[in-house]
Amino acid sequence: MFHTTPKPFPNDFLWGASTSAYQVEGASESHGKGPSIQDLHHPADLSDFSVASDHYHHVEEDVALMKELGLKAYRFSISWSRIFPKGKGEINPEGVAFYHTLIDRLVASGIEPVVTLYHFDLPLALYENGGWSNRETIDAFAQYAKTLFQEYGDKVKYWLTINEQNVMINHPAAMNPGKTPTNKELYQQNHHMLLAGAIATNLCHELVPEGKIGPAPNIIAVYPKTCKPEDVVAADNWEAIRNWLYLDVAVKGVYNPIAWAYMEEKELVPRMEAGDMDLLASAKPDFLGVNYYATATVSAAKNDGHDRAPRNGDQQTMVGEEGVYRAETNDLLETTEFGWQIDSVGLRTTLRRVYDRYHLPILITENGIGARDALEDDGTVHDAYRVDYLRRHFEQARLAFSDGVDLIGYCPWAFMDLVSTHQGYQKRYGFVYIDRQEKDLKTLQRVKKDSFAWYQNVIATNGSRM
Ligand code: BGP
Repeated sequence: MFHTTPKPFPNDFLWGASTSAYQVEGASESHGKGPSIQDLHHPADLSDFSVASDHYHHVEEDVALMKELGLKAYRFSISWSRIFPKGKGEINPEGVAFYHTLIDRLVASGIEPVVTLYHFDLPLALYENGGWSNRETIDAFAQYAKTLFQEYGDKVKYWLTINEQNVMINHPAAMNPGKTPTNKELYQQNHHMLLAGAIATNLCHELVPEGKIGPAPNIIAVYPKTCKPEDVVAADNWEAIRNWLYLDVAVKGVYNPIAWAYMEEKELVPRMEAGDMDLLASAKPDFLGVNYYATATVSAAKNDGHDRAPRNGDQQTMVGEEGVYRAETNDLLETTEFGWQIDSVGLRTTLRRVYDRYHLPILITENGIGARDALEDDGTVHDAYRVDYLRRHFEQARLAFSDGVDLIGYCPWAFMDLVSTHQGYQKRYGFVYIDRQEKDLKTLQRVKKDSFAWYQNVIATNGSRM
């Protein structure tokens, strides 16, 4: 389909921006907050999360900037251990009050809050008690979710259950400090998280009359390296294992057959209790959050001991798996300075595939470019590459919308600079620059980048001028 004139974005399109609690808030060991697994993340040469972007102490200023930007929505996560310092049991009233302040300011500024319940920061107390391997964590999550719905349900309509569950399973290092879970254990954790997501979905529908809730996995179209039929099958397999496994359970309440066959072959099928599948089938999300950074390209496994590349992978850099698929580079795409491929057209393909499978409204919950932005002596930050990246992706989102995808909003990553999972403050994503370096906290001043003015205009014209 060739849209000579793509459809305009709908008038109620949620132009937004995203962050997550541990990556922006700071105040990680104060104001009653308990530690999370992310607070163990202290590589010697990188920023830790104790101050981050100090959003905890800049809420007023940060929301004023969101308003100035013209945001229609702000996607953020609540820190589980700020509400329940030990993951369950006693509540921290100061933490509860903090999110009331944030949400009230957003609502007063005409910004729709989009709340992620859980974004990588499992309370340490639960982790030490087995984390997601222990079914008790499901109950703790249910208690936590229920508390949030009761507390904020009259102000927050859009909820996301779990951020990038598929990344937590496929790239477990950052989520399992001091432990090396086997794949078998990871797929057991996965089953428990799927149950937790289903319980939260049902609770939201019970407790929040206007509530809309969905998962937020990292979803990307997987390309075959060539049109060799074996490469096409490998791409299909990896797409099922990496993407559809999570969404099929969340939406349809069933395990994806291809992913299930893989789990059987690798002896990864989780232990289930009576009623688990009924529970999964009972939960019906209202929309899907999609985090998209770039597509992946794969070829058929050769099963010769070299399918797994000798490099470290991250959420966007596949490494391959012996006998399953071989990770390839797509030579037709550019890469960012941090080695992630840039594929704006792949966003259109991804959105079409997701919508075609599930027929649910889609909110893009993350997409953006990490770069070494520099604050100039005159106090400006010139990030033309971010404008270029986002413009190209917005255009493809608009084409996907014109293709018939029910796209309800777009929340680029990130509203402000924040701690990157692997590269601290060297890799920045925000429309707003935070004046700090890895170790030197400097002024923590907020500085609008060039992309801020550009996005302001995009929102003001509802995407008709980009
Ligand atoms: C996603 C995570 C975010 C964020 C983003 C950018 O996978 O949901 O929390 O970190 O990726 O990744 P990075 O910080 O590694 O560049």
